[in-house]
Order: sequence, then structure tokens, then C-alpha cells
Amino acid sequence: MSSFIEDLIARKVFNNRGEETIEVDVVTTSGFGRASAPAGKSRGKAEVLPFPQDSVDEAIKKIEEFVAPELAGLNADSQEEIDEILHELDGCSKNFKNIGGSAAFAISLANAEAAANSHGLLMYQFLGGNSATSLPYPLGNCISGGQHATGKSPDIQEYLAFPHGAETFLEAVAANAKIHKKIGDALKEKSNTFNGGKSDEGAWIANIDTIDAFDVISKVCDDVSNELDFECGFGLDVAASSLWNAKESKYVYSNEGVKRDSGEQLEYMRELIEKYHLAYVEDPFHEEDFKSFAELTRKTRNCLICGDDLFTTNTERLNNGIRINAGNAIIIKVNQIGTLSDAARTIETAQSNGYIPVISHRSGDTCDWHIAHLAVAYKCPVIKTGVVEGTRIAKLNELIRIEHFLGNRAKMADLKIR
Ligand code: 2PG
Ligand code: MG
Repeated sequence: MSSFIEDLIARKVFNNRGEETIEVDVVTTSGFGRASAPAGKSRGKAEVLPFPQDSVDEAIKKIEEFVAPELAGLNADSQEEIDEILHELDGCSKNFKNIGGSAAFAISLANAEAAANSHGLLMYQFLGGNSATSLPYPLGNCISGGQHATGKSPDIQEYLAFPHGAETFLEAVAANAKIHKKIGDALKEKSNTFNGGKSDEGAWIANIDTIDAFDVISKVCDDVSNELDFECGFGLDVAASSLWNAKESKYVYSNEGVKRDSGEQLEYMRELIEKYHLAYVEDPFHEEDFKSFAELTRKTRNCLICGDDLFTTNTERLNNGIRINAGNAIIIKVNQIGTLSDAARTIETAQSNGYIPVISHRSGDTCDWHIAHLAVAYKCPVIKTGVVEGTRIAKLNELIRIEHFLGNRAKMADLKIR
């Protein structure tokens, strides 16, 4: 069944922060797809620009005036061609400054869904084929700090539960929910100012020290591992670009009251990985420090060292990292780069060079669940999203549906924590 694009409709909707964003419907001769763009708060400098002139209205106008007419009549199956046309219509700017990365994201993803739908397939089946049967391990944010929190919360942006011993996705999600709940109970006991507040990502916000937060999550993960009889580890998103003061050449930990130069930061990260057996550390250094990423990767074992702001889902930046073995994992956020084809190429480059692709939500998100399908279709062994909160649950529940749908063909991803 062919699937020619008949209509492309753009509208303004809202994300979980109540910020405006863009949603696109793609209507084909025999199918339909819909996607809405997420938004980051701690954004990498090399990310594409979300909206032209910072305006959702402007993006919608551009889609109506000159993107929709160009795409009408094209075959939705030709994802790469459509994504290429989006670049051309944008004037091939490096950062989607003319139509905006959010418009590119929404059109690209809605098109992929419409193509799948036109063939009577779910998106993961259409993009991944018969071999798309493995489920990712969920990295679930439990404690927020840094730019994602307020008050005297930890300097580190995310403390992430990582149940990498789970045998099914459902089991892994249940483990994360248990960990999240127990951390809430522990914070209540620890801090008399804790009032159950949560961040955009549904993680707890508490006035506790950076190190106390480690002790809380570490104890809870041990308890839950024993209770469930499989390994529930944890990891971090340090989001170190937010701590980096370029003038002083220091990482400023205001909660801890400490400043660290690059060498001290490296030592600190090594100590934390060893002491807490961290299975995952994202952005331990600022976004231009490829060298320290390489050094930490060389010096650690059994831990994913992941680049988010460092790579911004950009193949060129990833290749810079590959050349010196900076990190062994990469965050994949389609809206950092714009189109699905760009992100798919980055995933391929990562996989063929031994880097683990970690597909990820944004802190500002909608109930869009496409990343669940991308994780399975492109064999990403890890998905980073929250544990609770509607826009995170939308993605987790979609993966539970996929696992259910796959039945006895479903298996957990092959993930070796190195
Ligand atoms: C991150 C993300 C998602 P933001 O840093 O990894 O947790 O945050 O979307 O704010 O960039
Ligand atoms: Mg990050």
C-alpha cells in the first residue's frame, strides 16, 4: 500500500511545564501520524535551535506557507528524502534556524508514524523489521538537582535508578517505581523540610547534600535488589556544563560549597564510580572537554560513561569522541539534531564503534511516546526517562505494550556494563 502525503497540519500545544510547543499531524492516503516536540532545560550549546525567532507561531507559519506544500504528494515511506527536504527548506543551516528544530522533529516523527500506520504496522515494526524484539533497560530519574531543581538541592542534576539485572521490561519498571517510592519515604525521614515536591521529570526535590543523596539512593537500590533478587544499580547525570565556570576553569558545586578544577573533577568522578559502584555516568565533564571523557573512560570499568551535551546526537561531534575513545555511550535526543534520519545515522555510527546509544526524553516533554518505538526499532539497550509523571509514564507504558505485543519473542537488550 503506497502512502502519499495528503496533508500536514501544525498546531500549538503545551508541554508538561506549560510551555508552548509544536504538534504536527501527517495525513497520508492510507494512514495518519502525530508527533509533538519536547524541550530541554539544560541544553547543549551544539543543539539545533528549537524555534525560529523563539516563536512557535513563526514555526507554524513557515510549515503552512512553504513546508506543507513541498511535502504534499511525496511518499511517506521515503523518510530520508523527506528529512533531506526539511534541511533544504531550512536553507541547509547548521542548526535548523530557519524552520526550527522542533518543527523538523515533529514533521519527521509524525511522518514515520504515518508511514508505519499506512502499512498497518506499529512504528517499531516498520522502522526495525522482524529483528526488533529487544526491550531497553529503563534509567529512571529519582532525585533531581542542578538546573532541574530549586532550593538547596544536590548539585548533580539526576540520580537515576538502573535495574540492569531485570529479566523483563515490566519487572524493570516495577523495580524503578519501588525505588522511587522508597526514596520518597527515606527523604521524608532525612529532611524535615521535605514536602514531597517533584521536578518536571517527576523526580523528588529535597534540601539535602549532594553526598546524602548518594547514600539514600544507594541504600534503597541495595534493599530493592535484595528484595527482588536482581541487580538494581544506579547512575547519574552530572550535567557538568551547568556546573562549569569557564572564567575560573572550575566546576562550582554550590550545594557542597566546593570548587573543582578539571583534574579534581576527574578524581571525584572516579571516586564516586568506585564507592557507589555506579553503572552509568552522563556528562561528568563540560561539553568541550572530550579529553577528560577519554581519560575517565580509560580509567574506569563496568560503568557507562555517556555523552549528552558533549555529543548532542551529532555524528560529527560523536566522531570527534570516537577518535580518542571519549566515553562509551551516547545520549540520543532526536530534537538535539532535528530529524529522525540524522538521529538514526548517529545511532548507527555509535553502534558500529561500540558506543551504547541511550535514547532519552527531555525535561520538558509531552505525552508523545515515539522514543519507546525508536528504542526497540534501533536496538538502543537503554532508555532514559522518568519513573513517575504522565509524560514519562506515556513512554514506559508504550514499551510495556510493545513487550506484551511481542509475547515470547520479547527479550531484554544485550547490555554489558563495561
Ligand atoms: C538531560 C535532560 C533530560 P534537559 O540533561 O539529560 O533529563 O535534561 O532535557 O533539561 O536537557
Ligand atoms: Mg543530560
